[in-house]
Amino acid sequence: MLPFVDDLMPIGEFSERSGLSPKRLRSYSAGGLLVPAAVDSASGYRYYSSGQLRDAELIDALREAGMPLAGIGALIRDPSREQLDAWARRMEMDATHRQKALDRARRLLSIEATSPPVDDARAGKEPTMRLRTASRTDIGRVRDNNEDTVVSSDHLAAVADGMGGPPGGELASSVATALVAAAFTGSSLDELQAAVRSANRAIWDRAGASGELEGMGTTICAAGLTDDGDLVVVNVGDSRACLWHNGSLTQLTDDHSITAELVRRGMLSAQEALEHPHRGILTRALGVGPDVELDSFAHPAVEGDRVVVCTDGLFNEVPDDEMASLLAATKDLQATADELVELALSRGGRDNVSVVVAEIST
Ligand SMILES: [Mn+2]
Repeated sequence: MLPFVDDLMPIGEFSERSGLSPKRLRSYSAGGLLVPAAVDSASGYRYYSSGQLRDAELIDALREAGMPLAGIGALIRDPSREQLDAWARRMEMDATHRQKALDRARRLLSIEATSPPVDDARAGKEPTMRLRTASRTDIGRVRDNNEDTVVSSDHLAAVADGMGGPPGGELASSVATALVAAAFTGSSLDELQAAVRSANRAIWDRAGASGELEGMGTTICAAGLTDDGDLVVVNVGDSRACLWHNGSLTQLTDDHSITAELVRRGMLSAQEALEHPHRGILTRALGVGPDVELDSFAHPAVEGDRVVVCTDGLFNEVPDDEMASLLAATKDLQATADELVELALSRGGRDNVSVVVAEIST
């Protein structure tokens, strides 16, 4: 692709706009990672194009994540989720390895840590409740890619339903679940809200930095369990959290869609909403603006209660009463998640289908 002449900028200006020093840019150029778009044959001056700003930012992010330059080159030529996942596992292993080495050094020196390591932060407290979770996500029967992501741990159950087409939809959705999972440690509703807000900001910034990703966004529905024993929920968009308590299923969150709003105002029946031409239009999503309005609440967690967090690909195919019968009939969490998804697929699977089933337990 030939850059337009008025799109070119000298290294100093590119350095300023990308936030990378000329020295670092030269090293990327020497390594073949980010080669200037043009060179003045008379003066030898190097010029970069504005389209290279995203690459510069990407290279820098991967470098800060500790990836060697050779690995970055391979990833830029052929970006894949597998490579990023592999690197994430490697980072985790490295961190564990370093932590163990440091612990060994501490024992040899007989110098204890001033503050307990993060993993032991809860050790001093009374044993609290936790979530037992199972999840399943499926591309469905019609779509070409899965823009849903799920995340679950002993204190978080969340789904995100990306939009904007490839590659933005998948990226927005996976950034949202990954950032919320990383930022929410189970301390409070405030923490979960902050996690979702920062995910919104990250997606918004990312979408604006690249033409290819413009228009990407995602829903997020996250249910967390705090150390104080509260069930905390934050929702943006039309994914859903439902509570299974004493044998009945209640929808905890409001969908942020045009049709859901019309149903709430009594202008449309739930059945009509399923076939409405505007059923896919959201009134809120992450990544659409620099700030986002959240729905959030907390209430005391009850042992034995279950929370079902799912994307619209599930509840548009499987009515609430069938979901409730399945929950009543099935004790095993993974079997519940699998059967819910299978049911949605058997009804047509017209969208990606994702669910996390979480049980509050001690
Ligand atoms: Mn969907």
